[in-house]
Amino acid sequence: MPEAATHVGSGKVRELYELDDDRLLLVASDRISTFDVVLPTEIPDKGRVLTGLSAFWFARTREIVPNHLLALRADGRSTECRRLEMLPLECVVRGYLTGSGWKDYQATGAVCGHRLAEDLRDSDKLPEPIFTPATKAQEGHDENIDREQAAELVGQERFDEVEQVSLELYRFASAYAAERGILLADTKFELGLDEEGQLVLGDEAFTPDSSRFWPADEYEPGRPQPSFDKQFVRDYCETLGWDKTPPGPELPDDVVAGTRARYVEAFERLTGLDFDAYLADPNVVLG
Ligand code: PZK
Repeated sequence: MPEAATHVGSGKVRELYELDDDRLLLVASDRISTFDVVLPTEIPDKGRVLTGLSAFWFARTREIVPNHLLALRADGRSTECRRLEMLPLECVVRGYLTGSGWKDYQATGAVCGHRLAEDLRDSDKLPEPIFTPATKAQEGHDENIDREQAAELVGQERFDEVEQVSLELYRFASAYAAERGILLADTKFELGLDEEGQLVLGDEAFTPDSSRFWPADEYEPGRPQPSFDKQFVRDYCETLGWDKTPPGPELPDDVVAGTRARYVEAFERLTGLDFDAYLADPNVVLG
């Protein structure tokens, strides 16, 4: 960073700094996690791919909801953003039945209070996307909650607004991605309020770390789907007999190269841009 900035938070693979009273700097590293463990080997440019994708979507969804993006830095991995008062809610939308949604459905026949047909399989497409909020866990996993619990956290009116905005964002991006051969199985947003109490999209949007990306040409419900970006890493880890507790294994060069290529491919398919053009000038994604 050129100027002094105070570190205010760490995610598994990102760092957050304070620039001044109104602005934060979100920096995406090249770290990768699998089975919830951050690995010791980085994927070159992963942070740039995620930052570029997020900015691409922010630029294209501002008519649905304003967002926190103020500027992309020349390094391609740092976003200057408006400081918001974040809602105490993970805003999840699911178009397909997988992950914790599939687990909850198998146990109860419902996901976050949405009762579903009785005969659904792993990874089935849902008849309509559903809003499935979760609490923000300080550590460990977020916990799925129903709409009544979510409405208690943010108020009924705000809940209704957040649900409508989240569904609209998901419908827009999933239709766009599907035309480009990528299924967005589900996605997670973090929304906040600006100084006027207006709803604003924060964090990252429609990146492979905040959404499940599936290759459309390999989609086959009834089984878990391969991940567009992380499948090489998962498959390699499964060959090791690693127990999925820290520390994670180092990745060999061919797994690193194959995984980097998949991230770059996702970027290029979704944005229609050359990744090299992004590296030369990140602002190309704002189009
Ligand atoms: C905010 N996080 C998550 C934690 C990270 C990211 N615009 C904003 N205003 C206020 N707070 C946040 C944001 C955003 N985005 C995001 N926590 C607070 C987080 C740790 C590291 F990179």
